[in-house]
Amino acid sequence: MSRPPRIIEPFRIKVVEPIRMTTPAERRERLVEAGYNMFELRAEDVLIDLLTDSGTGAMSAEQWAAVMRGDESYAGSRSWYRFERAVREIFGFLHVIPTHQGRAAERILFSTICRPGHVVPNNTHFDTTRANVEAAGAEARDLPAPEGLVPSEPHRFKGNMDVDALEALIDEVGADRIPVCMLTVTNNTGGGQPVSMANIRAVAATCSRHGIRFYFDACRFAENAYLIKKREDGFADRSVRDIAKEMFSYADGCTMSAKKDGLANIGGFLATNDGDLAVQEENLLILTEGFPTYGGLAGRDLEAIAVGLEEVLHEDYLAYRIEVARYLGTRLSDGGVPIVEPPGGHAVYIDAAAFLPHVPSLELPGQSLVAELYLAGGIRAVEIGTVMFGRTDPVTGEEHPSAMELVRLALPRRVYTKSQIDYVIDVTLEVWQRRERIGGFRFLEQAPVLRHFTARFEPLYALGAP
Ligand code: PM9
Repeated sequence: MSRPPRIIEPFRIKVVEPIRMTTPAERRERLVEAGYNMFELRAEDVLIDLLTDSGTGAMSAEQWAAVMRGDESYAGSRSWYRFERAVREIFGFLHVIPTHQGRAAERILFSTICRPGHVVPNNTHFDTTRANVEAAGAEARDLPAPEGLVPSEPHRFKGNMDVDALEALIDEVGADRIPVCMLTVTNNTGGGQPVSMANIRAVAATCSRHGIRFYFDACRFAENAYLIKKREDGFADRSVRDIAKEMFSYADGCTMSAKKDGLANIGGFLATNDGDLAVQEENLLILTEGFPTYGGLAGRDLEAIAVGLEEVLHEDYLAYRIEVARYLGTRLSDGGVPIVEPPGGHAVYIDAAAFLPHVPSLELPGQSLVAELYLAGGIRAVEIGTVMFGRTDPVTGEEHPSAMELVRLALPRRVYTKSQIDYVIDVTLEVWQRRERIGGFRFLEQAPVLRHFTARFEPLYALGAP
């Protein structure tokens, strides 16, 4: 892979937040207290927090100014109309339903349209999306394109859906049992990989032919649109805004977590062109989230999102954002670390199965790697493998591994400098050097749903450098 160009952060830093180095002995103690679960650590014990890019970004001066203009009226606030205008202008959907974050939009959508016996296809469901489909009694079916499942194989659009598999699913279960087909952009579980416009058009055409609703899970829509501009023939001269608008023009609606490409710390929305569906969704919203002109958010949050949706489409910002992921990914792979190639939008994904080939999936290689990264350098990453997506058979108790064993180094937006990224590279390469002495983990406790958030683990080897 070619050397990336020099990174220049397209912002100046006006406010700083101290972070604290801990000793390896302190970190070992913190790991034991947390049951080796990264979600159970205190953030103050983390030096570089790459757990997630969700809600962890830095807001701009314009966003903070907008926060001060927040109109906190219960109904019909000025901030709501500003938010609705910003969403409609980019996404183009007729009805916009604000929610406190992405999973609330998912819950409202799936509990309105899904029933037992239904099947929801997605290029790859994220964990909350899958859990909300299943909570509504439906089956969540992942249909990634085959190249998306081979981490080492570079491909421009590894986030694509397998359109033949979608056709086969429609034949198998019938269109009337598919209440919605979704494309997650970028494909987070599959490595932060983009979906091409060609694939979007093909999925939309298939859905339309069979009368199936087509939705986006739009969390990282701007990163996806930028990667279309850079990687797909015919898009180099089009603006990212224009590409994003074309993406949404093919869909009937979307769910969105504004904690990602909304550049906000909280918020989300659900959007649709179907007026009758919007009424049902709003009724549910009123029951659990709030009145339809705020949906569980403060007026100031709506303002921050409205500004964030504009700023996220600035191409200087997106060039910097994608370049940081490419820099981190390239430096790691140059050092021998197996990653999902090429690096995607919001994160670099290490292939833990190839990093630790001697650790079987059911001994949770990704869990070993996240624990080692924290112990070695106070870096918090997240396992996206058997811990997050494996399954325990409720009848036999048998464990089923996930399709891939990934560890995600997620990049909060506008937060860390290049020298902090260099530190992450150094620590990861140090762990890579002693990979042969790293063993596996086992579960001590786990919840029946979304177990990765609260599970406790135990190492099957002596953790850390000798
Ligand atoms: N994604 C992430 O870290 C945050 C939760 S898990 C640590 O990647 C997609 C594609 C997501 C996503 C959240 C949600 C849910 C839906 N779809 O977190 O509820 O990546 O706002 O969004 C996380 P909320």
